[in-house]
Amino acid sequence: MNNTDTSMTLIDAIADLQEETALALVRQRLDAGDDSLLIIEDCQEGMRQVGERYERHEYYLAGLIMAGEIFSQVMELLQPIVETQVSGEASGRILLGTVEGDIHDLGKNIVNMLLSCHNFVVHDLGVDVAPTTFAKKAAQVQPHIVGLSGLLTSSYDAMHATISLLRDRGFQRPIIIGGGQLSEEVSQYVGADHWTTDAVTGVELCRTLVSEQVRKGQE
Ligand code: B12
Repeated sequence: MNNTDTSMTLIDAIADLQEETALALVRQRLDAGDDSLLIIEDCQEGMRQVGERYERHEYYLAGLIMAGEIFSQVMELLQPIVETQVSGEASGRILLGTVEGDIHDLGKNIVNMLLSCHNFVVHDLGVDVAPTTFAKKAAQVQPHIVGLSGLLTSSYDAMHATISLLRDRGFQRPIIIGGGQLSEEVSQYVGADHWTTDAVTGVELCRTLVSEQVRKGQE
């Protein structure tokens, strides 16, 4: 799509899969000094609306793929800016990954970027990560927090299996789950300590949880 219509909102441009317009609007907002985290929030809302249209059969798989590509390109524009805007003193080790059977990684990658900007060392296992892979890596790097990402309903069982295995193998530190469809019920079902549907809240939570561990001398 090569037409640009910068009178649209960024949310609508993403929901309508208007790639050129979405990128032009992001550039325009960055030039105007807009906060990159607010831009990410709008993109997330646009993606949510893409998902709704998919559910209503207005879009098919190709629409989801296209939305994913637009979002990746937006992130390429935003990444260098976010890296200069966010900073902080917190530091700690986070083990991150999208659970088995799930290949959604755009949200996880944002979390990784923001955590890295806050001086966390992030061990990102990627997507479709088996419970045993999480458990082995946790034993190796002794993370302060494990973060599991998952967007599919079917991911909840994989989250449950991953958390059970980590606990069976003696991992006692906090486990956070993240993903746009999560809820308190899901969090209880899978046995997570915390849950979130947005990266900024997730990063704040990680900072608090690591500070608590450092205060207790749990390096
Ligand atoms: C883009 C997209 C895709 C792309 C993903 C590309 C990619 N590289 O990730 C592709 C095309 C691959 C895809 C495939 C599929 N998808 Co899809 N997809 C989406 C869509 C439209 C957007 C997801 C997204 O990137 N959102 C933007 C990001 C930024 O948001 P986010 O992931 O929620 O992340 C934020 C927070 O949740 C948080 N966060 C995320 N993870 C973590 C982790 C931690 C530790 C923390 C702290 C925070 C955190 O931080 C992020 C930033 O704030 C959603 C719609 C939706 N409502 O989510 C459907 C959606 C998730 N997909 C869906 C479906 C059905 C599928 C497919 C099964 C379709 C098919 N028939 O094949 C496949 C499944 C493939 C698989 N095995 O995983 C459904 C799931 C329904 C369900 N209940 O299970 C959804 C909800 C669409 C819908 N409404 O029906 N999809």
